[in-house]
Amino acid sequence: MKTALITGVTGQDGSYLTEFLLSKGYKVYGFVRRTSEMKRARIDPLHSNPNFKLVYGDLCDSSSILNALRKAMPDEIYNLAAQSHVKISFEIPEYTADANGVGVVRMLEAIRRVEEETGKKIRFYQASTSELYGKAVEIPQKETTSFYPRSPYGIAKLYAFWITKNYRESYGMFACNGILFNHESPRRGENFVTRKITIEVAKIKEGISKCIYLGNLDAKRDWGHAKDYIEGMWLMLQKEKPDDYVLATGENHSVREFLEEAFRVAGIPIKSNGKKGIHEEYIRTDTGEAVVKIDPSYYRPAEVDVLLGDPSKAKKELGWKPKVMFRDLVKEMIDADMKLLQKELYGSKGRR
Ligand code: NAP
Ligand code: G4F
Repeated sequence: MKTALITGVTGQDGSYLTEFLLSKGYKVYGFVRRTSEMKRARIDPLHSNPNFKLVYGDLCDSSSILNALRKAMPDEIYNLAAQSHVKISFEIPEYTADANGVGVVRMLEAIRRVEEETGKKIRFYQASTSELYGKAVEIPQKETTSFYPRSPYGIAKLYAFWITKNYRESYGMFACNGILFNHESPRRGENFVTRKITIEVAKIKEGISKCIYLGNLDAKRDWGHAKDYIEGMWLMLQKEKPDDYVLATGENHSVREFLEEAFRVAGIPIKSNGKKGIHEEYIRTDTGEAVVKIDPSYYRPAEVDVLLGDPSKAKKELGWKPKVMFRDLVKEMIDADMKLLQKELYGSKGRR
């Protein structure tokens, strides 16, 4: 039986990865921060599995990382923990650098210590990101594309990328970077744009909200499904040699397209008023009400305009391929949020 330690286990990716590894017969240690409330919605259903255990730790605290590693003695570590919101990184840049950047070298040093103490070999996955490409110097972006990060988040992840690669080259560690493009799901955090849209569209459909306030509608992202991407993480750690890989769908869409598709799936007819920037609104054509308005407080000090990934290397070397593409992703997220809301409003049987 293999053992894995997952940081960021309570997050979107961590919860899917835990389920995936448990289904493969792994023992999984989830690395969690101490919180005032014990509820961790995404992993609460997993506690009945005897192969799933929690260990306390924080990427900003070296001793807790070392203790967690000594307790779990993992064969594989998936470092998914991060302050993962790009806009928020402009508000808490120092913390973001500490957790997302320095946190990774703390983890790598702890691995070195444990390997020295025990002779055990540990494989390490680092959650790198397409935000490294930022103001992209070429389209599509692949493993050889130069980086140009545009936020404290991207810059902290740049340090994490290079320190992971450096420890691989300096100490022969089995350390991989997965350069993952945006991936979403019904478990996506509620303040990322896709989930914000699907939650709000569901509320408008049920008549309990009138309008969504958004920022830049013209940014383009390469959006895939989190379930596909966590499988790619695992495949990277099963290879004979460690390397860095892009995971992406190879297709991109604007926030505007996501929004229009979400309303379409929900059966609400909308049309833009055709104005530009903060004056643009989307109007419900059946009622004449404004259902989308622009709130400039959601604009970022520096934006990443276009991301589009080329996953050819992962396809060729890992046999990895995304299964869920844009339209199915939007539909799954809308259906899930409609169901969730109806359960909240009308009880476990849903809408009567
Ligand atoms: P997420 O849902 O925001 O989850 C982040 C996780 O990190 C949570 O479990 C959080 O714990 C934990 N965490 C934050 N700071 C921590 C700290 N100091 N010590 C320990 N744990 C800490 O993120 P996600 O979407 O699953 O993404 C997973 C990873 O992939 C992140 O590193 C993200 O930056 C990266 N990434 C994501 C995408 C994407 O599109 N989703 C794309 C590329 C890369 P709490 O529950 O306690 O807050
Ligand atoms: O959903 P977002 O906040 O995701 P973003 O910034 O692309 O970052 C996500 O993907 C990265 C991979 O490329 C990860 F590394 C990172 O951890 C995170 O998971 O924003 C997407 C786009 C941006 O251009 C933003 O300006 O949507 C635009 N947007 C427009 N209105 C909005 C909003 N974003 C948010 N969060 N909220 C809005 O109201």
